[in-house]
Amino acid sequence: MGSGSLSWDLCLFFVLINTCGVTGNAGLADTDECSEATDDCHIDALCQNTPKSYKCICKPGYKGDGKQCEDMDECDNDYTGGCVHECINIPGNYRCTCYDGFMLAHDGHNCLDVDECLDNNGGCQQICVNTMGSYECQCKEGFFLSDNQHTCIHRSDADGMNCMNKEHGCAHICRETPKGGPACECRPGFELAKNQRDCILTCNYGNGGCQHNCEDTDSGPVCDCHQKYVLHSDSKTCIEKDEAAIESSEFNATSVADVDKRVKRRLLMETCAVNNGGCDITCKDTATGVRCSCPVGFTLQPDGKTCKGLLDIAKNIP
Ligand SMILES: [Ca+2]
Ligand SMILES: [Ca+2]
Repeated sequence: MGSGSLSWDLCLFFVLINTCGVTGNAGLADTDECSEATDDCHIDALCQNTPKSYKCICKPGYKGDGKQCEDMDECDNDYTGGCVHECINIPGNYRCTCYDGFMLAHDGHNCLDVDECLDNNGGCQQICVNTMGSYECQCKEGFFLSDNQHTCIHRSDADGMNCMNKEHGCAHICRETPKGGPACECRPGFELAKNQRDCILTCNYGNGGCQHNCEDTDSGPVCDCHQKYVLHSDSKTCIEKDEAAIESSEFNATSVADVDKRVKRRLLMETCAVNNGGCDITCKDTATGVRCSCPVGFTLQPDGKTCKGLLDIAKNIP
């Protein structure tokens, strides 16, 4: 009986230890708060389980400590998210848009002119001329452009009538006044000049012919470029700064031989369409010829064409 009681006591002892051990283990064992959804991470945060606890990290595009996350307004700075025209802030991200007459470039930030003349001749009856941010219709000799700015009227059909006669001198629109005699008007986005005939372009039409920023001045629109870009010598187009550096270094080249080489390179008309422009990996056509680049982990060699990977370099080290 005595031995029986002892074994029972022992048994109880071990049971207690075991139970104790089990509860102890359960306390140390990790619970995944993230999968159990017992975490207090913000709705715009990612929950990351850790051995004893968990971490809250705001999702990309959000800022905060993870318990509180708020959308970052990527547009709210001088850089405007890198968008050259308009930047639209959206939850967790942002989006660039372009003014009418432009389209978003592949980089999602720059804006490029749409060539309206490629589509149905821009709706022009005779001649379509593409311009930065817009286009205009023109007429052949012996015709003049009608007020709708697209069709052409034969001069002889218009003889003798005030506004129908091109001699009225209005650059855009001619209206008969109640007093008789023509009065000139301009299309939206243009202002009538002091001579009451010519029309002066403003930034409200085709972005004033500017690729990026346009500012109205007394003498007409003045163009400017977004950060990372500089204004081309045409005073309208914006080119990326590194391209511009190449261009100005060409301009500053004093050595005749150097200039010769550059002229030859241009005459050879290197283009990415032919043999990938001689580039090892990535080729980009620029105003000054082709530009090669390499993916992350590779470096462009001094020849400007070859890419060398970090592994290749490592292999060459004895
Ligand atoms: Ca945002
Ligand atoms: Ca255009």
